[in-house]
Amino acid sequence: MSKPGDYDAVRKDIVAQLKKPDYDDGSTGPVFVRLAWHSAGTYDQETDTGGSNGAGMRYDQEGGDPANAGLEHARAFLEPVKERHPWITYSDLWTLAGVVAVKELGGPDVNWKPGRTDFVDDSKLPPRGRLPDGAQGADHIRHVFYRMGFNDQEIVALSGAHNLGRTHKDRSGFNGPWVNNPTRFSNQYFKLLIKLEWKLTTLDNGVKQFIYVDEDLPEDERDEPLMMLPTDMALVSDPGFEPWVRKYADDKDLFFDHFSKAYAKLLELGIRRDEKGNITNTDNKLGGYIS
Ligand code: ZEM
Repeated sequence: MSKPGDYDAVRKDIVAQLKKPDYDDGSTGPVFVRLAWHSAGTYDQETDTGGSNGAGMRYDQEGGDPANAGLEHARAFLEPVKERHPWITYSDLWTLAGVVAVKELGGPDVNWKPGRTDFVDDSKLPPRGRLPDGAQGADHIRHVFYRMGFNDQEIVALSGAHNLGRTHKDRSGFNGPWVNNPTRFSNQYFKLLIKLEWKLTTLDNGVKQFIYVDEDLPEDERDEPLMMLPTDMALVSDPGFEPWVRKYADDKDLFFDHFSKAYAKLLELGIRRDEKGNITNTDNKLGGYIS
């Protein structure tokens, strides 16, 4: 066991859990980035409910939300890290895993602060259905992200996380990766959104998504088709979102900078700190470790 507060030791052990040749595209990084996002993305500014504090996904009310299907894999991959550093809270571990994964997969540094508690306050439990539905459009995206306190620019920056990982038929019903190299963080997602000709298709399970097949190549040389969710396509058809898609496609550094800030903000939703960084939420009964 490491010394309580030794977050560098935890970071190292998260890194050691990233490479998994038999899992998806060989990395648990993308599903860690998604776990961190879903742990925080339930936040509602108006009622001050939801958010990463409490790690509510451990329990069925939140963990069993169909939107969280598949994230049990991410939590299981992090269990050996929790065992080696039992002093870290799950809420800190899951958010830190997202930050470590972004960096290790070639993305920016994201500012991360510890101190979240695993105390679950029943009055702060988010109802199911707060996370976005990929089958919908721009109005829905705004409804969900404005509720958390994000603006259009931040929504587009955060959506750039779809440079990583893939959709799974047995989790969301969608199928396939967004980019050809889904374990490398870059601005390729924005470039492809603009550049490729996306075709609407209906999968055999009835789910509608957009795909790109490189028809210039003979069939046996083609990669797996790339995909976009209806919500991804809304970013290029909506006049408030589209200029940001173009900016991020043209300027990787700008995207990295804006992603880093927005992801850090996401992971802090609902958390209040004093000037030393210590959490001051009155429901923080278990406290945290600030080194
Ligand atoms: Zn995602 N996302 N997401 N996302 N997401 C999936 C996968 C991943 C939406 C969505 O419906 C889906 C953000 C925003 C939004 C990641 C990160 C972030 C999947 C596929 C769906 C359906 C799940 C599956 O089948 O496994 C919608 C509608 C969003 C907003 C409009 C934000 C914000 C993210 C982080 C900052 C990541 C990394 C994945 C890939 C996970 C994996 O297992 O590979």
